[in-house]
Amino acid sequence: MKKILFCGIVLAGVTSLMTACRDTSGQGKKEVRKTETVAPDFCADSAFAYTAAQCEFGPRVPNTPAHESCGDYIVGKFRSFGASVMEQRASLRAYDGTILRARNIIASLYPEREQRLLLCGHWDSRPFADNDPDSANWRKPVLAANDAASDVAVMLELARVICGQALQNIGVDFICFDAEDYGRPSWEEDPGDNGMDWCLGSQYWAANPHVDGYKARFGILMDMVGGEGSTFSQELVSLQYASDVVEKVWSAAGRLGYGAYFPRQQGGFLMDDHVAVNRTAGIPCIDIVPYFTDGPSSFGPTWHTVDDTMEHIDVQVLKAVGQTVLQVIYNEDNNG
Ligand code: AHN
Ligand code: ZN
Repeated sequence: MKKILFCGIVLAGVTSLMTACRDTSGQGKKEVRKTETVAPDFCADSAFAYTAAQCEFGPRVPNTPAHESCGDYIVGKFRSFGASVMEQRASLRAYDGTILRARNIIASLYPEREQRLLLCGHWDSRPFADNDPDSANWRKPVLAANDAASDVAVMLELARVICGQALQNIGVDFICFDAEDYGRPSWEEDPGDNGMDWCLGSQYWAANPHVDGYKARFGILMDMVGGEGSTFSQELVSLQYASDVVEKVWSAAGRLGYGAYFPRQQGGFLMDDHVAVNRTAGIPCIDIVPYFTDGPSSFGPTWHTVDDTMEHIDVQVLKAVGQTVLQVIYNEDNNG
């Protein structure tokens, strides 16, 4: 089921969103109007195409040729948008002792600016579809259209748009973490290591940032941001470490008309790439991650199954997330 959106041309800086706050104290009708510069258009069809392009390599499981080629594709795309790209290559030990030749890809816009935002997601595919309803599929790799080609695709589209409409004040770093999804398969017993076998690339980066003493105002992690039927509740680690960032994102979504995708409800507590960014790197970072209240997984019906394919990517979900995050970026830029 493909859904196509047409991308309009938006004259950014000319249009503005109005937020009207009525004085309900009974003291007359004082109206306070705040204007918000509208961000340029996030082209969700473009993000959809970047998602498909990654899937065309096949599953991007570390130590495979598809992983290496797709990494080159991501680096090339960011460079084509004028980003300075550096790679962090590391040998990381997986839960079973496998040494993963991992590659964190870091793309920076305006690298010289001190005030920065961090956008992140993972780019690797899970080697096992261990949540598939059919156990015959458990040892097959996940194509990972949603988990995580969609995350990288939204970051690429954000970079493409920003390169066409300059930011005035802040710099942006996009980090594509590797080796997020090589965690212990669910058919094995959990040794009780608090999920430390997941998110290896972000743990490595947080302990070895690409720039000494790296800081950003805040971070936004996107994890599975294109799945049909997704809504994004407020994840609990995010609320614990960065509730003000949660507020910025959810209120921007509401003002843009995407409130239905961003309900003001609490989600689960998640061991994801934002944990190391918060705890180790000390950068307040939220996670935009789906929260399904029914079905086989809170991450949605295709999570870690062989059905995590382009068929279940919804361009409207990519739009809601991408446009919201873009608005937050331009709001920060206007805040000096
Ligand atoms: C755990 O399942 C421990 N964390 C979820 C992180 C994840 C996996 N995100 C996508 N795939
Ligand atoms: Zn996953």
